Amino acid sequence: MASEEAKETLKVVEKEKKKIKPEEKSVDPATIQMLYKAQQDGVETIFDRAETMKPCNIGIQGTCCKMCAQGPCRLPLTKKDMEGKDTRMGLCGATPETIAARNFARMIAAGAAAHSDHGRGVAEVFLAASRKESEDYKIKDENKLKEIAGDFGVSTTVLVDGEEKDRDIYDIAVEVGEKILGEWGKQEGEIYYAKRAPKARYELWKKLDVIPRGIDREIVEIMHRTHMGVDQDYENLMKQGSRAALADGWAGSMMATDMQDVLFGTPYPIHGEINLGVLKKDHVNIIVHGHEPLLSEMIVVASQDPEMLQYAATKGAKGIVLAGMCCTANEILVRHGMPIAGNYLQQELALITGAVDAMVVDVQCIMENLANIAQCYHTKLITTNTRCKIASGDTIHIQFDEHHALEDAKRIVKTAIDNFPNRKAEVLIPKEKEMMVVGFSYEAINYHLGGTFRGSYTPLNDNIINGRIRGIGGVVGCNNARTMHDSAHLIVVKELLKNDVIVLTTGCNAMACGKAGLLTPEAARIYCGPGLAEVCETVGIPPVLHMGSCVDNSRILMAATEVVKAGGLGNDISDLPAAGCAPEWMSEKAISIGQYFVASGVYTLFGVNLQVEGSPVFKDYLFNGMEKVFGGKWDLVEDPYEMARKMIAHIDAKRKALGIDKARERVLMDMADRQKLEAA
Ligand code: NFS
Ligand code: SF4
Repeated sequence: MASEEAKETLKVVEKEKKKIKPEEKSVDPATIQMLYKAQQDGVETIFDRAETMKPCNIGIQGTCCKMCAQGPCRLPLTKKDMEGKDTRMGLCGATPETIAARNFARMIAAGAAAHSDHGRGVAEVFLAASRKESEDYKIKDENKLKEIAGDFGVSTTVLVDGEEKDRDIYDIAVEVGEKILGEWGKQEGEIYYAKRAPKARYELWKKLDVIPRGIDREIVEIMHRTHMGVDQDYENLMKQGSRAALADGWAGSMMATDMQDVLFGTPYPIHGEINLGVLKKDHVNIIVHGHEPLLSEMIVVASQDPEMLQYAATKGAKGIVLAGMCCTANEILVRHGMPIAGNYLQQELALITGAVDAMVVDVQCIMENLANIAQCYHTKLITTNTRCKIASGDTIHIQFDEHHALEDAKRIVKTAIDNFPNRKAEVLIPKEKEMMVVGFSYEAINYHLGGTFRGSYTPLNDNIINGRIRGIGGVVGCNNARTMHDSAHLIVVKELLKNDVIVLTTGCNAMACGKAGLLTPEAARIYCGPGLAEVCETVGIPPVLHMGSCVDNSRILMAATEVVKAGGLGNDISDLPAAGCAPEWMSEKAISIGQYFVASGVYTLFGVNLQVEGSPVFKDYLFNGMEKVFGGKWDLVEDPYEMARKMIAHIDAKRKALGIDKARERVLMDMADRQKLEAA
């Protein structure tokens, strides 16, 4: 009996020992509070599993190959012959370089596929709307449609009796939509948007023979080349990796962004709120989670429908809160100012509030454990996309179809309302929520920094040239349960601001910044160096510009291109005093994004790990060799302070190469003089 008791005590001790310390897991108070609630409710989250399950020590180095059934071949950490030559190889003889490059290329393929297949879904809806087959979607931004029509060689006018007249907007849309949809299946030639890049970049790509032919083709070719016994040259593998990544950034993602703008409106600065505190105890709470705005746009409409609001009232609710999670959130935030409940690592925690009546998901970054947590509370987890169903738990599937989109959306909202009276656990909603100003499409930046009646990037360039703004930092990407939630994001961003580097952001980094109060014009005075603060305060913008979701990283490519075109800062993206990073990345999409930035000429730093340590030769190619090819390269820096320092050093080197390093010194001297005067 005693020994049984001892065993029980031991079990308790074991459990206690494994208990995570929430303060060590996140810098976000709302997250910390919900992790305590999870412990109290006996609910396990990703934060717990990250503690107990460690990554495989071979896989993490990128040198585990399971491309055929003779493996998995797990290469030892070292094995050298008498001359010190690396003799590690898989059964077939695959070297560490080949294995690591194949794994890396496959991550690009998966990431590019995810973004681009999202784009394809948008293209289908875009065409349905253009052909007036769907009543619920309309062409909203006609100007943007006319602009992109030019890229596809589609005329916006027609000749009527020898006279040039404006063409019907829906006729233009059909022709543009067909051209766009054709980009996936194209076998020959070049993707249309390659020519959007600065001329020098386009010509470099042409010389290197990396301009994507069609999106699907480049992704399929990676899968072919990485099959057992095909491409065994890491540089050649990465050439294809670059093609597929460019097909993502400059086609799949970029077209997704553009079509979404045409259908739902191009984002312009708008207010929003973020963090779990946006949920309301006495309201029906619906969270839309995932990536595509197609359905969530309709849920926005359905949740504001008077009929739905009345129905909610009959169930005793004071109203309906619709909040977003992950990039779906960014999409409806930048266009409608809808609130965001949180970023990637907060998805389970939203359910732990006990206040979420339905979580509606589409695709990507959706944790399967949501199904288990939903069962612990009362939440209905609803999948909506044929590509993403969840077998676990009581997940229900309500198929979303663009031909009766609003009807589907209403059904979903109704399901949530019906579930409102079923709340069972104690409801605890953190009070944290922050205000933010978001929606800086590259068109909006043009307008805001341009200032005059006709916007341009010239004033931004002038401020970079005169040194008030030291350079541009793109800080993007995920959360990763292997690192402290939001911590690296915020350190990097704050270090950049302090050093007068303006920050462009998307994805989960944007949300981390929002929660920390960095997306407000007032943040300029608090966090920025004097030069950047002056510019932001004059124009009235936040020092961190929220540009949207992860497919909207294409907006950063366009902003960089506009900066090049405005003149005075070299003639290619690789000349700009700019750098990009993803301090807490985890998704394969991030690798595709990283590679298209590198291939576009950007110095790109990732945190956490890159799974290439097992192949020093391949790693050196990514971190050094690629710069000779593309003028951009990869880097891995775990320490966020060091990451910011390296970005700034790169920016300064580019300033020097442009001959504008002296200007900055003058500005800083002026600034010091002024401060002295003010102090006197
Ligand atoms: Ni981007 Fe957005 Fe977040 Fe990462 Fe996932 S939500 S598409 S992949 S985790 S930033
Ligand atoms: Fe091993 Fe070669 Fe098969 Fe990979 S492809 S699992 S290295 S035998």
